[in-house]
Amino acid sequence: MVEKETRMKVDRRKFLTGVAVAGAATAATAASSAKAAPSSPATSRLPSALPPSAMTVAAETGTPKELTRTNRPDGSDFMVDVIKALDIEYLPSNPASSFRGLHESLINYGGNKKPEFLTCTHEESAVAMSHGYFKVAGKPLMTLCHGTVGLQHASMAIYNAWCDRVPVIVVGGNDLDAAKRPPGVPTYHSAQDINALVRDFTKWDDTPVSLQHFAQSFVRAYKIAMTPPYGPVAISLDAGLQQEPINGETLSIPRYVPTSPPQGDTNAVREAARLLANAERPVIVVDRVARTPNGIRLLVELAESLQAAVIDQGGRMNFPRTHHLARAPGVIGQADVIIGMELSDFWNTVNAWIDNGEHGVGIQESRIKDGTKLISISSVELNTKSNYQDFQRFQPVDVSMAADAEATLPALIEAVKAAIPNDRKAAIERRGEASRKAKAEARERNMAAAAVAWDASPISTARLTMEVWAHIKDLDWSMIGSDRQMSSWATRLWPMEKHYHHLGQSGGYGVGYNLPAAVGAALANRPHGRFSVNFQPDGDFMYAPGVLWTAAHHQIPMLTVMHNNRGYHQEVMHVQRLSNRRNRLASLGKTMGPIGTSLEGPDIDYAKLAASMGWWSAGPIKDPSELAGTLKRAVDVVKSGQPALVDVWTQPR
Ligand SMILES: Cc1ncc(C[n+]2csc(CCOP(=O)(O)OP(=O)(O)O)c2C)c(N)n1
Ligand SMILES: [Mg+2]
Repeated sequence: MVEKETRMKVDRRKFLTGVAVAGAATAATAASSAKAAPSSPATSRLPSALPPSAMTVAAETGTPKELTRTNRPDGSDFMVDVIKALDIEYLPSNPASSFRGLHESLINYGGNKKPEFLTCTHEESAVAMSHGYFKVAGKPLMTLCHGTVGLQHASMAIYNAWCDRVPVIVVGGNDLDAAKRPPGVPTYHSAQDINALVRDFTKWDDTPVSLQHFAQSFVRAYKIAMTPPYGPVAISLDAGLQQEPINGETLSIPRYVPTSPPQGDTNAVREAARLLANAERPVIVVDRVARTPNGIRLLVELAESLQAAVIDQGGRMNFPRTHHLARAPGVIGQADVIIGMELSDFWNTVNAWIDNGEHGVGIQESRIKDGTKLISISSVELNTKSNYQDFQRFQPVDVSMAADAEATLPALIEAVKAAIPNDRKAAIERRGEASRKAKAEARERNMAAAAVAWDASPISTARLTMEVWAHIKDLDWSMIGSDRQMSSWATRLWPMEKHYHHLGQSGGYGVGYNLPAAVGAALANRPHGRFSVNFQPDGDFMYAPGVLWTAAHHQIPMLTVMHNNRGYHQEVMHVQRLSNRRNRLASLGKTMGPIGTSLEGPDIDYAKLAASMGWWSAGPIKDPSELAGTLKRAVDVVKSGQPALVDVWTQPR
């Protein structure tokens, strides 16, 4: 042992000496030494990269000059005071020089608390973590990013937050003053207007030019982000301002008073109530209604007072899935009055678009009867921009309220109760009974469908969902990822009732959301001791898997169960559909799906990948009988406070 250690030391010394010599040679005469080298086959190769310029060498190897030291506060200390005033818990971020002033203040002046810096390996992950966190906690996070390149990375996640009406405070460092900014990299990373990158899908942005301006902008940005419809905001943060000394000026932090959300106009509420109360078959369709747990309670009250079917499109956990009025979208065809609340797509709710029509474009059909009255309550009408098409197709409606649905519900419930004619009460009760029966039948059909191919390998998505359920059903659980790509089995079969039982989707369907958003949601569940479970599609995982490291580093407990269908199955289906239409073979590759859609050969080893970043992991599991034992071990790891991943080979959907 001793002998081995001595030898290692010697070898290492020799090795280091060699490197030092080689390094010096490279720095001094890289070009000429290449020429002078003996012409053995290995060394006669020409260098594949240009020798570094003197400036690059100096930048890479030089020691920066000591800065003059001061004991007076810099501007970024005041910025920390402003941020702290808003009680922001975490700051997921990837570090960068353009916000080094604020970064240093957050640690040394702010004590790295409220907000606590979470080290992220990608800006997209930082924003998506904030997105997922908000959906559980109801409180926004802020992120700092390198103004140009960092914001470019963050932009898709900001778009998702915009489409999903989720507040995220994005602060981008930028060196504004061209006469003062350092040359080279910091200048490449500066722009006149970094916010232009994301202006089309943020609610508001600003570029403060003084510290007092920063205080106003930050509080205003927070307030705008938190006024329904919520949304992301951006602040460009000048590097000079962060390092500017505070010279005895009087600075103040504006008080934050939350804005009350807008309610529907009284007459419109009354008209909507009259239509609903007199309807034969009223249907309530909801997408992002329950901003708070109280939203769920209010929606139950409205639905029960009418015994009206509720179709939950699932942008939020709006309505208990176990309730006898929670129904599948098919009931819309029988409706005579439909109220759509915070729908992202009213047109597609009442119309169908069927792919592969006769001329290569979709066929359009109405899903509803002629004369069905439509009512809309949507806060998004107060906040649209033109370029990105998140507002979907135009749908004319009979009563249209530009208002927040949750805030309007109390008035609507009262108006509905007052408007129900006495002679309709018995009919309303009967409606409820019919719904109870239909709901029970639908449950039986779901159970029968789930049993199909129960023993299949790769494993059926329904079996996987229920194998996981067996281990979490007695815990306070939270499904932090989406189950959509798994035929929504959890939504169909698990008793989802609480606001954190499911968290909806990405909003903009920008893939790469699920994994980082799940980490953010798990972080929000952590102080409550909730068990976080994430079904994780493989394609989504591979965009930015580095967030696994963030979860391990910051000890965020969560169970990730891979839905590893070894491909971009959504796209498999698209290419397949087009090939069918054109009477051609779809599968031309060496893999299971059409070229460009498979993630096979080599098969990605998610368990190893997760282990390399500090996760407990197991798999790939292909035989369903092996699931129970492995899942039990993984659940125990998560209960002990660590993240765990189980890789499972699954059927495509
Ligand atoms: C950023 C981005 N790139 C590409 C797409 C197109 N797209 C939609 S679904 C999908 C497949 C995702 O694969 P995976 O997450 O494994 O889900 P699967 O369809 O296999 O269940 C892709 C690539 C997208 N929506 N977003
Ligand atoms: Mg996949």
